[in-house]
Amino acid sequence: MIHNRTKKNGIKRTLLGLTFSSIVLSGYSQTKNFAVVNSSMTEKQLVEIAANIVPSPQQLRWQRLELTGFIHFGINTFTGREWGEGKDDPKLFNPTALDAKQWVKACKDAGIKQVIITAKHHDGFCLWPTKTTEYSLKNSPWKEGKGDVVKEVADACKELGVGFGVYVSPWDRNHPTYGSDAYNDVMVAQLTELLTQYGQVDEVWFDGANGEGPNGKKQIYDFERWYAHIRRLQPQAVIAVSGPDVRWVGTETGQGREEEWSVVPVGKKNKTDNGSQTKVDAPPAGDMMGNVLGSRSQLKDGDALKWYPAETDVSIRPGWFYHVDQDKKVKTAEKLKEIYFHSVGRNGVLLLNIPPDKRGLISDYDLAALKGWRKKLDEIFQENLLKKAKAVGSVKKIKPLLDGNDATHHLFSMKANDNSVEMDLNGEKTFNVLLLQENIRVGQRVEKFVLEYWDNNQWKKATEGTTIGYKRLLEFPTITTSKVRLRIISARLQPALAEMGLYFDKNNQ
Ligand code: FUL
Repeated sequence: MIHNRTKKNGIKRTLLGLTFSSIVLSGYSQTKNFAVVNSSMTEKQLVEIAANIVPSPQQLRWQRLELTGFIHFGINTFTGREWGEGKDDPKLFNPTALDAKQWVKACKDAGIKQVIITAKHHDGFCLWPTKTTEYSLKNSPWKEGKGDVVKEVADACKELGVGFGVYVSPWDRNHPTYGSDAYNDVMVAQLTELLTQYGQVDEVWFDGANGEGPNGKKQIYDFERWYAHIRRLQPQAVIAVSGPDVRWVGTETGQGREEEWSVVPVGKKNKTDNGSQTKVDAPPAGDMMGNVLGSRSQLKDGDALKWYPAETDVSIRPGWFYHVDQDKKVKTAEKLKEIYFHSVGRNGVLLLNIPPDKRGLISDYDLAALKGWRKKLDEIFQENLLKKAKAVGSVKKIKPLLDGNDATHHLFSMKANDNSVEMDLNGEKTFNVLLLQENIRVGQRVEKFVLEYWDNNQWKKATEGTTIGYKRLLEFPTITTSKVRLRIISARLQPALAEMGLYFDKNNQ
């Protein structure tokens, strides 16, 4: 279905004699986030294609959010389970003081820019009064069955200027049609309700779990039909995880990969029926769990290369749902800071789950951790110590790196001396955190870099890394110096460096 649409609306572009197919989504311009490749291409050709793949407008907006929030809330909150079986009585759902604005405000105060609510988890219990099942809050005592949690979250997000997303579990352990074609229609009907009754939806999150339904049968999910439906109803939304726009980072620990490429090979299994082309909007296929995805040698591992960035999901508590006995196990501000450095700081978007309790409120334990976390990040990043730095060599080069704008950059030619940038710090400065950003509108290109500092009349290594991507953060032992140099050791084509910062974390000396 999508394939036909691609053909009809697609704009063909040629690079190195190869074809890029692009989809035009209503209201959005053509994108170049996907390219078909084949095994006879040389590494040089593949690297050049990969270096020119860029995010779609939806993916770019999503990446720039950096912090997103997950709200796991539902019948499990009241039973103490993580995975309900779809048999719990809807009457158990009865929050005493539910306040969705408190949830969204807690997220916003912590710096979170988009909130995703579990509209339906694996148990099948719907947090909105759907027409597709009786297993919803309309049969609960809460607000005498007249309540709508999805609406309350959507309204709070709108009021507070926070993005809004829905988690809709494909695995449904309650719906009687699960395991038959009719269930794919139920999913379409549920998506229609969620995507037409609550205003703008910015993210649709599908989990990959596919277990048995109430009659012991498994379901063949018609993902492509659902994707096409979402594209029609909410074209600005990203479809995440079991979706074509955003990839699961591969763990639920909050730790992203040190080397994280947003352009990865996809497709091996995604040939169309006649085998002629790999589809842009196919469910993820290929290895999405390996230690590194998308390195030079891996670019040939699929039928296509795609901008498919990583989302790092983790819960602030051991469980995804609230359990009173986990109140003392809420992650500390320090742990959340580490997670931030290892998710956002490793070219990912953090999706932090903060589950409300039985009252329908985020508990004081979680609120305190969020507050402490925000404070730590604000302290670390309050002042870029390069602010007053002077360029050694071309001034033009450092200006875009220090303007706080991730859309302006210096394009390193990688020839002669143009693979490094040297700065005089205007006196001695003390720091232990490096921030780098590429302008991903141009593509992700840096493969290896090193930060050096001037000490005893020679350059010494402060820290080094592989990928940068949208954002890279590195911590290292505290250094005091008056001169630094960043060298890009290896890159795909010409890397576009957008931002550079040095910071001092006083708690990490
Ligand atoms: C998982 C689910 O099984 C968990 O319950 C949770 O919703 C998590 C975000 O995704 O796969």
